[in-house]
Amino acid sequence: MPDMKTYNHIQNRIRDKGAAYLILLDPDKLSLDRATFFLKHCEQAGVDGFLVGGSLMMSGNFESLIEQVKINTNLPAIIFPGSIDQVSSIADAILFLSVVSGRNADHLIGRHVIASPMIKRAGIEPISTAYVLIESGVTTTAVYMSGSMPLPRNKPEIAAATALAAEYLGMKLIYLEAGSGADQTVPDDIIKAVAKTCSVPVMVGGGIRSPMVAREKVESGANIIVTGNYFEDEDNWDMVREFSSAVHFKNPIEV
Ligand code: 1GP
Repeated sequence: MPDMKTYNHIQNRIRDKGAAYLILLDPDKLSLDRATFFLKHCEQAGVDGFLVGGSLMMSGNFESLIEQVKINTNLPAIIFPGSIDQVSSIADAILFLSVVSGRNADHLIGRHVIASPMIKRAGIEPISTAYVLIESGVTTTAVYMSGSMPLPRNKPEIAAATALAAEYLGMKLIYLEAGSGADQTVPDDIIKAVAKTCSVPVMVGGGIRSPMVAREKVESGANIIVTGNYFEDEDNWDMVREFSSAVHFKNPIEV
């Protein structure tokens, strides 16, 4: 097994700052000529790492964006793959996602069989992740693309049992996902139930558009917060520091 450098980095940030904050970069949404400024700005604001990925990849900027993260920051570039061709040796790690909320065998293990040799060849760190899709209003891209049903949002006990089963299967991270641009975020009751039941870190994302909501998710037990959509609008970039401080409740960044 490759070393767990990136996973350990995230674990250390959680220990030191109370929780970790990751920003999702969609190569179709962030232009390369603005990336340098944004990435440096994020690092200065205390962001702990970047997820890079998207569901369609219309632009072909996937590897170039990972490269920008490596050139402009000391933070890890973690692939959040929307499909199996999103593997790159330039990245530090890849979320090795299994959609455990669904019963679509292809997304539980099928794609993984094809992707594993590619990941090994690339020499990057796979982070075994239980991807738990939670119902969040309208159908999200993640639900549609996975061809599976999300978990009902009013059933924390199902979410907790699902996450525990994933942990017992050896997965290192639970990702509670409302979906990019979700109407409703992952309910606090679901986060609380999963955090109480599991001992691996719990990551929460989808529809988080304010520092207050990010903090609320951390207070419910989230160890890692992910935002994506909100910073696709350049007018919001001056809010990165506020999000970061809200997530890092143990060691807030000086503003
Ligand atoms: C999506 O959880 C991430 O996979 C981030 O969601 O884009 O809604 O912030 P948003």
